Amino acid sequence: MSKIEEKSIDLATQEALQKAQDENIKTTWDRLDCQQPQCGFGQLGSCCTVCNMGPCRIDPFGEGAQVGVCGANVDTIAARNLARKVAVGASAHSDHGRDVAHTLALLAQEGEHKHASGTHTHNYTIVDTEKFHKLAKEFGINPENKSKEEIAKELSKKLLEEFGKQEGELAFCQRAPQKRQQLWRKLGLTPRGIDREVVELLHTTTMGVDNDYKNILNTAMRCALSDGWGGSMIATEVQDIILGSPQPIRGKVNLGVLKENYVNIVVHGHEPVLSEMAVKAANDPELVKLAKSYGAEGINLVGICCTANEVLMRHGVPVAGNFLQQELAIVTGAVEVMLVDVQCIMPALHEVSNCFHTKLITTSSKARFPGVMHIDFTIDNAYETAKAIIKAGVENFPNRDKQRVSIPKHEMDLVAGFTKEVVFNILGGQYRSTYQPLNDAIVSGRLRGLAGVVGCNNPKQTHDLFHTVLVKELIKNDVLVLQTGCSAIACAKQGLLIPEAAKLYAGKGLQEICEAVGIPPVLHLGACVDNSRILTAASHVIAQGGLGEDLSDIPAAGCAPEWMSEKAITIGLYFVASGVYTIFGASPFAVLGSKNLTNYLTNEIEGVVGGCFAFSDDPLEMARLMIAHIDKKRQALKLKPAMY
Ligand code: CUV
Ligand code: SF4
Repeated sequence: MSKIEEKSIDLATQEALQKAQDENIKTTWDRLDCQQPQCGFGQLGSCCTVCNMGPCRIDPFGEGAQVGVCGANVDTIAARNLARKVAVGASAHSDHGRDVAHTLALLAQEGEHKHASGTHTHNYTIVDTEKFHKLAKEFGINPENKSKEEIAKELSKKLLEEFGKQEGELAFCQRAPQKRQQLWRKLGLTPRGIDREVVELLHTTTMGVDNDYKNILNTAMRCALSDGWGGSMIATEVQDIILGSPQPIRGKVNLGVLKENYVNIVVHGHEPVLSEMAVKAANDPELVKLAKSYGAEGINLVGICCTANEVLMRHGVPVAGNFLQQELAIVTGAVEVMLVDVQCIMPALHEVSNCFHTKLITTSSKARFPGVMHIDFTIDNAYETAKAIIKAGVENFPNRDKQRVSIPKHEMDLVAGFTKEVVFNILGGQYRSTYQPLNDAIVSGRLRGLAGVVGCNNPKQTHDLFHTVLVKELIKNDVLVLQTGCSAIACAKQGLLIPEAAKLYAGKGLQEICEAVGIPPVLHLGACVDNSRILTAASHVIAQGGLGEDLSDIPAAGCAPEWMSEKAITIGLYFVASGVYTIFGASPFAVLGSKNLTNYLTNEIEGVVGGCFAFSDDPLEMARLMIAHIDKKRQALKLKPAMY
């Protein structure tokens, strides 16, 4: 068993882990120990359970069986395993996108209903009208002389059709540079309909269909693209429209945001449609009064994981932590309710919450736990549901065992809410709709390039260490870092997401830019679906001119240093298929059993789509590889070397 300092570099996490250990509460790290040694075939991607002639596994030493019962070799098996993960990852984010589009559709209906009866039963509206109209136009709808309900009706129909389309091209593919679109068409990678690409990918991985690992990868790329340039992008766009487009906003992060004298409500998961209402309900005077009547000073709502990012960037709601801190928030003994929706919610939360007074409440019909309180959330009962949940938290406050409360005192400031719309305009020193200052900074070499550092945590690695070491090394070398998801939370906790971080950690060129316009050297773009913001931002960089004609020309690289989720694989693959060099940590990637597939993903594929994967278990090496790639791209564009 490793020491606590080897489990996490985050001091709040270390303290909470110590408390868990003292109270004999098991966490993910303990369960990882119990799993040792983890299955070698699984790690290599060379185990197949696709049909009932198996399970089959391929001997990595070339001595035992080299094909499964059906004759499938390790290339086919590893490629199919990877492809299935891509399909699942795409399903998760795209189904989220569908739900958001569906909310827009209901909003239109409710609007009609409201006209008819004068009542209105849901709590959503169009918050960003400008973006709403822009998106409508992008889908060929003329918003003039139409009510917002009419536009919402037409637009949501078109958006939902993107999921079920059988032919043609996903609309958002047109946001990519011309050259990229042509390449996708030439390679047959242009996604037609979101659901279709997922289903087709799953079909081709069943027993006895596609046996060509390169072709399986092609199908997987088309599916991944249908998420990045489809489902995820729809989620981002429509959330901005109905919940508001983020603007730079200050917030606080880490377990220290839990407050001893308050009713603490933690929202955890991914879909902000409900948590938005929870934010409102936590401020409901009636509920605040009730909290006070129980002796609390008020209601303190905080977030974990991507839901946290969503409510942080729209409302400045504090972030209690990232993926590996979900259990630890409960371990503080100060959480009255943890409200969860979908994705990244550890089943273990049930047991951990049973060790305390904490009520775990599920809200999605898609994600339930046996024996756990479920309050079904639907769009038309949104506010009432949120109120009921917060009320359950308030009423649970007297059950808190004060003797067992121990909240780590660590918290850090951060600035979030840098969307593609605001981030690069700000670089101009004022709000202007041009990317020129950014492009100029890269061309002149003041900025070496751009990096996207994203993804989860994984107990197999020291928590937050990879994110932090990698990002510090990148900004030291004048690479502007764009972040989403739990990676952004990791770096925020280490103080990298405040403007002051530029002086402390950034290279001279990046420092000059950050100080001139008052931004941090590391920009928080949102939740995992908001990786789509990076795609559109990169497309704007190309459209602005001076940095090549295709996404693969930009001096940029991506990385998911501590990933664990299938969603991360999908994101990685849509970045690669969009031309981005992308590094994954926490090896193995479960393809290494196949030399051919590994070589294809890390080498040959670059000649096909302009991007490729690299795998590394060392954050400094990740940084070196990314910087080397950025410099290679600078050379190809005949740019001067980086200035400093
Ligand atoms: Ni969707 S996917 S652990 S919350 S980043 Fe966080 Fe982000 Fe990974 Fe999950
Ligand atoms: Fe084995 Fe082939 Fe069935 Fe996979 S598909 S389990 S390799 S027989």
